[in-house]
Amino acid sequence: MVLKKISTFKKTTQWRGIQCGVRWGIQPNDYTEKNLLFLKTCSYNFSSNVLHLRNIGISAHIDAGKTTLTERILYYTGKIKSIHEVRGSDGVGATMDSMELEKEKGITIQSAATNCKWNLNNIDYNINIIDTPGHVDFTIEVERSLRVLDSAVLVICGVSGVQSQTLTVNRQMNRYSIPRLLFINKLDRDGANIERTLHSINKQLNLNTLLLQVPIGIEQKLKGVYDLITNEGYLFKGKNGIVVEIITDKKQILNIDSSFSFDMVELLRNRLFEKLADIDDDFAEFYINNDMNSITSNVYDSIRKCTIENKIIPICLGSAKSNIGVQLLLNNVCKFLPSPKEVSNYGYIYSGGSGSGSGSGSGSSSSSSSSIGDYASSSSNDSGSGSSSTSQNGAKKVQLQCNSSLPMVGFLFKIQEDAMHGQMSYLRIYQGKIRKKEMITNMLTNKKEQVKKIMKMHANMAQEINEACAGDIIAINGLSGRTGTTYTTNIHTNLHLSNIFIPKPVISVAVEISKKNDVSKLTKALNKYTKEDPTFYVQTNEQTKEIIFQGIGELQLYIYKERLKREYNIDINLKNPKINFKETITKPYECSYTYKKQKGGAGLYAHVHAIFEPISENYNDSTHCLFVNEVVGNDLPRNFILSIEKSFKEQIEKGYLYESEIINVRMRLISGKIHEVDSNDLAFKKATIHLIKENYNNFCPILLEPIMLVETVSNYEHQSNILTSITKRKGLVTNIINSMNTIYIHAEIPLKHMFNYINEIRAITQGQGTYTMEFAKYEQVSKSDLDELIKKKQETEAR
Ligand SMILES: Nc1nc2c(ncn2[C@@H]2O[C@H](COP(=O)(O)OP(=O)(O)OP(=O)(O)O)[C@@H](O)[C@H]2O)c(=O)[nH]1
Ligand SMILES: [Mg+2]
Repeated sequence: MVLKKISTFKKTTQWRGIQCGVRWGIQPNDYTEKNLLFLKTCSYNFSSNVLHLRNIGISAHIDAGKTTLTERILYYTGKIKSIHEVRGSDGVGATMDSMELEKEKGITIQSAATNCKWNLNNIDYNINIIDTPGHVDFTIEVERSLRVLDSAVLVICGVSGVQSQTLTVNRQMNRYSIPRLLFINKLDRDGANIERTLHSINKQLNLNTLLLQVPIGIEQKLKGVYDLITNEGYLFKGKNGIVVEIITDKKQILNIDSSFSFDMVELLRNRLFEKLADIDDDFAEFYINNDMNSITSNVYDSIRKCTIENKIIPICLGSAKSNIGVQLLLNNVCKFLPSPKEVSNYGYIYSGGSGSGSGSGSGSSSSSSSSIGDYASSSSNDSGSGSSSTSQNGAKKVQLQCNSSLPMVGFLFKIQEDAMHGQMSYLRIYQGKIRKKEMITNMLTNKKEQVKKIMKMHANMAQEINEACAGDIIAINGLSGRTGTTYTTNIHTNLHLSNIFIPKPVISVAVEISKKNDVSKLTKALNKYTKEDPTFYVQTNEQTKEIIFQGIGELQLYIYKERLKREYNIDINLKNPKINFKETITKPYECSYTYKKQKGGAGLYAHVHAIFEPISENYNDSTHCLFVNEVVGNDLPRNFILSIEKSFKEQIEKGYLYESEIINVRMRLISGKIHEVDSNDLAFKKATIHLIKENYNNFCPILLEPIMLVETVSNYEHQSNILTSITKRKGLVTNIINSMNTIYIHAEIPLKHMFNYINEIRAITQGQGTYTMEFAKYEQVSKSDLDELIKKKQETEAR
């Protein structure tokens, strides 16, 4: 029997844990503080080598165990002294769910950043971690985190397998080409099944996975994991699984788990190497010529290379709550996931005008794109990766270099306001360095802003540091830019990084304030929330003067109601949830309009001639509108063309079918006529308004409604009642999965039929069932439904 205890194991890996104490003097009591805590300024020991830095996101379906896993990571790395569970009986709650509401509800609402160190093979790795929420209503938190992270851990529940949000998160990771590890969690739970989970991963995620481990025991008998590469078993013993025991003795493993199959291990191990050899030619050569019983670094090098190139996704196993497998996951994060230097990041240089083409919003003009020399000359000193530039959408694409001695380029991806310390702007530094008190340029306003404080975040706690280097993720106090702003120093071109994908709101509710005196307090609070959350919009209805909240889902809007109560003591009611319908046109139409008012006094004259047409045949492809100037010659002065464009953009905010925003429309301005005296901006604006209004029916407009992708989860016995409820709500069932007596029903249901569905599901399933939903697409509202909607609207307005 070979039994190596922790002392032997330490030769190669130093397992950090409670004995390491708490870094930076953070005490458990700190968690009870509401505001951000600032710890004493000290020199932050950024990794001596950026190659040993990992920026990872932890993402998954709701409740898969992301926050629990992060809590274990913080514990084993010595960042926290004791473990607290999500909704644990001690009432403290997990570190990363620091908001009072998160602790109370047991769900993550905001993404939270932290950092820790892990020692592997005598190298200290710095790991920046962002724990993201699973609920789709907070999907912007996943989106913005993945936009700036180099890699991720996708957590999958070992009982439920791939779930609806697993698919969404996987899609989001694909969008940013994020190298990732999968962690199959909850293998300690009744019903956990590794084969079934792997099957659902292979069937639904379309990833080329590489299974690295098999479990030792399962469900309540889960004791550890067996590493297919090293051919060793790992048990997690001592307080909170801090002691890692390696076993190579087959008999001992069989004593622990009598159903453990070494034949299966042999088969899976061969499969692992063969899969790797199929992808990596260098490894194939090594595999053919070597005995795989003596493993060398070639295997790890190959897995690392293929993972970073997104050719394979390694799979690790365990149970965060039962403290199994987390230390091995940490090893694999360091071993296989990329450092910031190994990931390509790009900026776009716009030749004058705005950087809005990058999705960065309106930008200001700057010098020409030829001053790219900033990058080219400096980057030639950098041995990491060469700078390349290609032309794309009129902007020059330049590769950023993860090198601290170059001009600084950073991206603001998250804003959090704190009562005590003001606005904290989270920045990912792609190249260069930021120092405290330095002036950095906001590329949207072209103004310099001072870096008042730089902080490393640990959930709601902040450690002030004096400078931060390329590759790092930090929070800065003193910046005014909004989410998606690029900041630079010593860059003399109009450079922007591509923006975050922000989903459009699909639901709106009217807000009723209990106390009229709260209005100014409410304005302040809503300013803060809308600045922090780009998917939360607040508007005032011009006719009714009602305040309207718009967002991604009912839960998101409900959370803001709750936060107003807790953080500002403002009571509001949310009433009449409304759907964000859209309008689009289906036929091209050429038309003209002459606006004339020439009786007595100063006259008005404008003639506008244009073609209106759909941008795309599929309205789901194009949710914006375009104005194209096709006027030949100089008949129409530039300022009048701008008035027509401005008026068109105002008109598309409200269509003439149902007063909904118009999407997927292009206006091609063909010509116009002016009167020497009577033509002005107002006349051209009015002509454009009438042109659209009076011809709108000729464009054959249709009303579009959001269709949601709904997943219900319940016991098998409730299946038929749930199917009836879906039919009643005019839903279309797309898939039914039966897994160990649990039924997952996927359906597409119009959002207008989804209100209060949670109450119906609870009633049908005696409180045990649940559902999640996310926006799927827009679909045309039928003629009869449209007539009914218009009738109801007219009745409401008449009241
Ligand atoms: N049995 C078991 N329960 C777990 C495990 N990991 C997490 N849980 C439990 O699952 C529930 C959800 O855990 P969280 O860590 O909050 O999950 P999450 O993915 O962060 O949830 P959201 O952020 O709200 O999407 C909690 O009750 C945890 O105690 C595990 O490995 N085994
Ligand atoms: Mg969580």
